[in-house]
Amino acid sequence: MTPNFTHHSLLATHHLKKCLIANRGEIAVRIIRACRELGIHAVAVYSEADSHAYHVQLADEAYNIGAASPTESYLNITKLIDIARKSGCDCVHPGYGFLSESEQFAQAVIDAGLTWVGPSPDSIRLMGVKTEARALMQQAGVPLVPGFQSDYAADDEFLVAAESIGYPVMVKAAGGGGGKGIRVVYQPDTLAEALASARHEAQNAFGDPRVFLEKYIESARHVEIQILADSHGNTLHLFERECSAQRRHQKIIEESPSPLLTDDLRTRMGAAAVEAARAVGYVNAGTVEFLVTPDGEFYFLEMNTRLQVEHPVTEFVTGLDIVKWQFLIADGQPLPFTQPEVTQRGHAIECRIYAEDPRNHFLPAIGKVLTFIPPAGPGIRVDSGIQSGDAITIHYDPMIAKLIVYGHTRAETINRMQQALANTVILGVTTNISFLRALLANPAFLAGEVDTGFVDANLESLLPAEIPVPDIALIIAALTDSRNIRHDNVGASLRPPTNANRDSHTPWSRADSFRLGHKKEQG
Ligand code: MV4
Repeated sequence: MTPNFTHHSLLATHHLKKCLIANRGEIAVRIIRACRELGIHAVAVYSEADSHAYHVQLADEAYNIGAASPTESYLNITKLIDIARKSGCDCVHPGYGFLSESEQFAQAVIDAGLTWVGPSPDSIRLMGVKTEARALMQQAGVPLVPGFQSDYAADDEFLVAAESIGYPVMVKAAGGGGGKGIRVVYQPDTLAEALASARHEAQNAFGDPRVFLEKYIESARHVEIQILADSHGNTLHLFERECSAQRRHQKIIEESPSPLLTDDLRTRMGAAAVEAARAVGYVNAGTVEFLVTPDGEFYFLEMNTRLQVEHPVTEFVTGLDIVKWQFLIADGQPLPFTQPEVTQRGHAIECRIYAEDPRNHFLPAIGKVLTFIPPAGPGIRVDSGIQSGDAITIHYDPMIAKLIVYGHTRAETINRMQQALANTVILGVTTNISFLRALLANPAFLAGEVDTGFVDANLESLLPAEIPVPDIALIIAALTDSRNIRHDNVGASLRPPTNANRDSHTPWSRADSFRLGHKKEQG
């Protein structure tokens, strides 16, 4: 059956006409692009550090929101609401990070008479407390990791529970996800200390010291399902994303389909994710995270009540624009396609390109991006918030761009991603590109066998010998019109060419002539 949701009519919102984008960087650019296509006026906010940022240039209107520090700007609810009102916005899109999962911000937007482009404050609250989320999932019949939770239990009750669960167990913070407040406990005599330190970290991170226990799933895979639900009771899934390639809970590479899932497992996980969303009364885009064991058992982890960084992977394999559907759903429109009409075709992989130094504990590589030339070609998408000359600062996440690549098969997509990474020119800051290429070339990754512990356990072998680009090359590159850089194999132009293939216009020849010229003067 050929899906009949190929619209000939241009999709547009009927009520939403002007949107405040409460974010910055690549996701603000991404939301502006969706606004353009829907005929929604895009209003950007920017901090002092972002006055020349790309999202400010692209927006229809832009307002200074304050100092660089996020608490003075992108996290300031009062200022955001004030600008939304004064600029005549009728809706707010939070993006991801910052206030995207703030029940208070969502409620403040709604109380101000504006439309929140995201799930309800109730859904955000319900899914924000992991123990409440687990209780709701249990009622909905969604598979849970065997565990124990109680807001009043003393340590000895946790000890008894851990015995019945069976070690190793994982202590987790009720008040929030990610990696904060997590401890793995392998034997009873270390449980009490783990509970105390997890409670302490949870209180600091989430203002909530409550913790709970789960059976620790060894060699787990992190597979999440994209949900799209309208306000008319239609709740669909848009298939899975494999996100096991992580370093300290920071996702590095995401892909769809997951090389681990069989069609049967994919169908069951999709159905479970839809049940989870229905149990919450979820509306808009969201993601249900699961842990999958090597033998194909899956368990609910948590639900993210926001658009995710890695949404473009799903957009490539389904052909759907998730951000546009967020606006159309918030506009009150029903989804015009049913579950059978949502298809997963081909393969997509996303790499997050960071200004960070893998050889220096992945510390951010702060500085000016002298030259940024993204790759291009069939099946290549670059979502970036910066342009050549922009600075990577300590104020915000040092992500330079997301490189998302599409291919017919996983092998073709990996190869295409390797070529695209090799043809990404970033001069001026250290990046993680070599690390990404090493991970993509690793036999475990090629075999689709990377689990959540793989990167942390194999870091040394993933750090290739870095070929430092001499400063003189950076200076020449910065002075040289980048159009002289041969695009067909730009990697070569970053290595000193041999005399045989010297091209008089490349930065290297300038560098050499500078150096040689200098020598000649010295005689
Ligand atoms: C787990 C787990 C194994 N067993 N829970 C929790 C936070 C979320 N972002 C990942 N979490 C995990 N929860 C049980 N019962 C494995 C993960 C996990 C993970 C844990 C430690 C280090 C990196 C990780 C990456 C993905 C998933």
